[in-house]
Amino acid sequence: MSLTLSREEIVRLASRIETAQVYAHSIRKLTEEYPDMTLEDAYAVQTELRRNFEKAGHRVIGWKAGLTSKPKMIQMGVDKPGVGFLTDRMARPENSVITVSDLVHPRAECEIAFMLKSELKGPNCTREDVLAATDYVMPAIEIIDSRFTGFKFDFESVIADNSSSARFVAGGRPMYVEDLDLPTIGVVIEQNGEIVAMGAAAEVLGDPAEAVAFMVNVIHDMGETVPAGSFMMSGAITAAQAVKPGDNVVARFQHLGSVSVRFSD
Ligand code: OOG
Ligand code: MG
Repeated sequence: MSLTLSREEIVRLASRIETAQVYAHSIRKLTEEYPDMTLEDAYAVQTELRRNFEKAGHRVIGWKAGLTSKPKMIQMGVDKPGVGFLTDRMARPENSVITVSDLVHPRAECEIAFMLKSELKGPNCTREDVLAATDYVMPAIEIIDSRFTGFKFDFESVIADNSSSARFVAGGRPMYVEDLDLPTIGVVIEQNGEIVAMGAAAEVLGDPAEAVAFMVNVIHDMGETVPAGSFMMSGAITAAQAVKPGDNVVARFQHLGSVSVRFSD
């Protein structure tokens, strides 16, 4: 695998995605114009997008793994996990009201997030390295939003679109990993008071710490390390739920408490 896009094309695609994100309009999958686009091209576009946001003053505060569970892969029709970056502008407080008028077609996901107390770097980062570098874990709701028409994409397009990152809310009860058996943590998701999905964290690559190790190794391939203090989301345990104004989503996690958000216009 290698780069097939020119520097000029990477810059142009990153700005196309940035515009779609900022103005919340949908665009065609990038592979319609570039059918031979590789994963390396996709991460190069994502990196360019990250640089653009950093130049505009956004701060990268962590990373997310996406498509790390079977329910997500089946829902989106892809067969491997990917990575995206998280910035301070995407964070929202627990119990806050999230506006959807500045998003295209938002969906909510429930994830376990890791707060790092020491740096992690690839290659060959392992689950054990992740557990040793973790200060605590906490539950989170991620609000994803594909910038592609109909929320339909292929792997290269979604990676370029920063793995659909849009907003995230961390909350609940922070816990030390030593006090938990991560794979067996259960979650029940309610939307407007009704249970809409449930699952166990083992859906995420067998153990969400594996998803963090995977992320660190991909981030290494992008030429970066993950500093202490980074917030790392391991990926949705269940399929994502479409949300609309007026909705209320609560994720109740075993041991880790619950996180809730509301949505408005
Ligand atoms: C890609 C992002 C998936 C997750 O947790 O699996 C993701 C998408 O489904 O749009 O964030
Ligand atoms: Mg996610």
